[in-house]
Amino acid sequence: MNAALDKAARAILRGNDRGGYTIPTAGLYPFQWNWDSAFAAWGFATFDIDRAWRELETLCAAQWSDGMIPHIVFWRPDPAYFLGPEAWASGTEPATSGISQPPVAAILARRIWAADPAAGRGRIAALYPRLVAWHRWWHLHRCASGVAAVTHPWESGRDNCPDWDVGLGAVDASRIAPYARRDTEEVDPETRPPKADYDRYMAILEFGRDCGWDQDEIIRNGPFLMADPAITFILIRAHRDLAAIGRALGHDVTEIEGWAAALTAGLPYLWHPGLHCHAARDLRSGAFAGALGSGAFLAWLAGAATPEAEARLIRAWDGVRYGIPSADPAAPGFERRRYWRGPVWPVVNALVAIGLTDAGRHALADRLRRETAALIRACGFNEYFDPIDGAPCGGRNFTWTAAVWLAWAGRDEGETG
Ligand code: 2M8
Repeated sequence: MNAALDKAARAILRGNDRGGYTIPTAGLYPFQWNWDSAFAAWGFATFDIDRAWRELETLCAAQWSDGMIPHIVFWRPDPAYFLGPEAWASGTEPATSGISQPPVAAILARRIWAADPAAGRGRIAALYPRLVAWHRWWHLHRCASGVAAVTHPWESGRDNCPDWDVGLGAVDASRIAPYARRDTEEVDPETRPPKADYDRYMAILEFGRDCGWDQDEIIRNGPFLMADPAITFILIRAHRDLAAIGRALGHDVTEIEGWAAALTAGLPYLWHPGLHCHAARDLRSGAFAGALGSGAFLAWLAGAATPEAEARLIRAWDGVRYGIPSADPAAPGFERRRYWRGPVWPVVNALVAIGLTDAGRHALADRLRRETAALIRACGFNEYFDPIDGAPCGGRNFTWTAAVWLAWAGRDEGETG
């Protein structure tokens, strides 16, 4: 059974390969996305190590001069996606979006290097300065408050999760230019963010574009600035992994260790005593997101899960058949099939499992692997799934689901890549 699914997963990665970069899925997402590519590389590393490094190299080739690695790279035009290069007007070559995405690349690059240390040494050595520059960009432009912030819900990767409701409520979308969405032509509109959210995504984008993506202006006066527990946990972990890579290459990593330590020291700001876990916070008003989101589960990835948080997270997990839900199933805003407001995302599960394994929570890590594998076995390589009945949702033949199957979910216990 696993052999057939392994073959199918490899075929999805090959089929979504556009020559050096992999699209998330044909039709819905026809360009290179940042964290999707890092996962694609992890998947490729199980059967084509050269192609794995190539994926990361292509992504890093789109790095901006200030160090940012953008969230979408528009290598070739494709009218199928709204918002394309014209909307962002990055002024870069290649054209890109104007924001970033979860910095998982160093976490996965370290694992890819471990898969074949000899083949990877030269490749990781060449990528290392680019990754350091990107992590420095995060430190300088997103972490001034002591925790990691996002300037657009899309920068979090968890587009419409309940975490952002409090910040989006303050965004004025009354003056946006008319636009036509394409995503709702590709998949069931009931599983996508509603128009009111999209209007605000547009308003935030237009502010960034109109100030020429001036980071100081975006941080000072932009319409949306929220501290994100998921990015904070991912970045803590990614800094540590990048420092480990740097050390192995013989570099001084004091600066990187300092970034990780500063973020770790800032975590109390995100602790929500009423929710008993870490939660997003609006940096303009100080207001907390009122709900537990999947970002809280990434505490394990950063080695920051307290016993109190663990108990709370497991309670939310126990509320569904297939973990991890992207929002608390007991909260009133839970929507089991609407994108990041409830569904389970194998890609987040893979990150949580890395954290659980490192924390010595092997039984939980294995439970998560089995629940994820059951979804994929029953329904295929969809973008995400209903956590109650396992129904497949979103795009089909999805790159990151195929990749996490190959690198993690489809492997036996103790075999995690
Ligand atoms: C989704 O986001 C894009 C915008 O970036 C969209 O909805 O159009 C998110 O799930 C994001 O995390 C992911 O990287 C992207 C491509 O899979 O799709």
